[in-house]
Amino acid sequence: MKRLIAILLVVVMAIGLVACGSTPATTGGNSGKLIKVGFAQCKADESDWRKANTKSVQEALSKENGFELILADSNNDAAKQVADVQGFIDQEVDYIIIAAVNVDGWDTVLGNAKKAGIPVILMDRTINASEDLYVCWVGGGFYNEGVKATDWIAKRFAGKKPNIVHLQGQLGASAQVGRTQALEEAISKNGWNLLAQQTGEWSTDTAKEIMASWIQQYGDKIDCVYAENDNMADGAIQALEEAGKKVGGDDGVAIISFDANKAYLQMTLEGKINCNVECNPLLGPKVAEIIKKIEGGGQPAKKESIDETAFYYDTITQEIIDKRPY
Ligand code: GYE
Repeated sequence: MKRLIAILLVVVMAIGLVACGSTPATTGGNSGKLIKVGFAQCKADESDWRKANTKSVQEALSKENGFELILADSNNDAAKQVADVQGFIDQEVDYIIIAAVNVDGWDTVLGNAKKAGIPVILMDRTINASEDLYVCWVGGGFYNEGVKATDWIAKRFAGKKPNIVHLQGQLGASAQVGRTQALEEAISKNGWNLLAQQTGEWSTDTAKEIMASWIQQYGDKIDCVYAENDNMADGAIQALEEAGKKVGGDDGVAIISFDANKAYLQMTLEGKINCNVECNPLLGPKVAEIIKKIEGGGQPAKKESIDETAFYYDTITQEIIDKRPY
């Protein structure tokens, strides 16, 4: 009898050991441990769009949702952002999210992440690096956004060759690259005149200063402002109005903008912005979904661009604006 009890005890202990060993190796699984995520943001307060984007990620990757989020703000310094990512690798996070300041300079640090077995998710901005260095990208289609805008310019100035001034985003950011490419292709195809082109660094104040100097130089020759985000469009409008120029509407200086933040859709309704192309910053839930999919053993799509539309001064309504989430 004693011998039987001893055998039973050994069997029970062996089963217990096997059960303990079966807790998932991956983080955030049944162990209940928070999923540790390093978020390399380009510049958290860079623009209204960026503030909404940062907030969206912080809300979606909350402790309540099973995450420990570590935010690193590079202040739009590309070299610092690469160092931020290396810092996450050294901290042995479970995942890394990057909204890249610049498309270039990623091969080495992403190679280190790969060696460390840390999945990298690109959010918003794309980069020039081998696709095997990151799990996936999710964001807006910047080139197609630019095409929506240039299609509107072609309609507004049908049969004419408008004089265009171009306020670019921070040079090297994929949003700037895509939107600029669309405009430059349309200028060359349609024979439009590019009077001036300069980066306004996504900033209202910088764009206002640049626009004021262009007004001095070109005066009433300016037919259209192509501003690669809402903040710069606002700066250009301020400069034009302070110079006594008519802005937007049916016969003012035509204003193109991107991002479609709510405050600037209000300016579109007022007729100050003629065409405002949406670029959705609320990417946090999609990133959280991707991480949970990977945690569950799934494989997300390599590229996932979000549906986007455009708003126009002569068709937008207050009802449309009131329903907008950002
Ligand atoms: O247009 C701008 C932001 O990458 C789409 O960056 C984003 C751009 C956006 O600062 O406002």
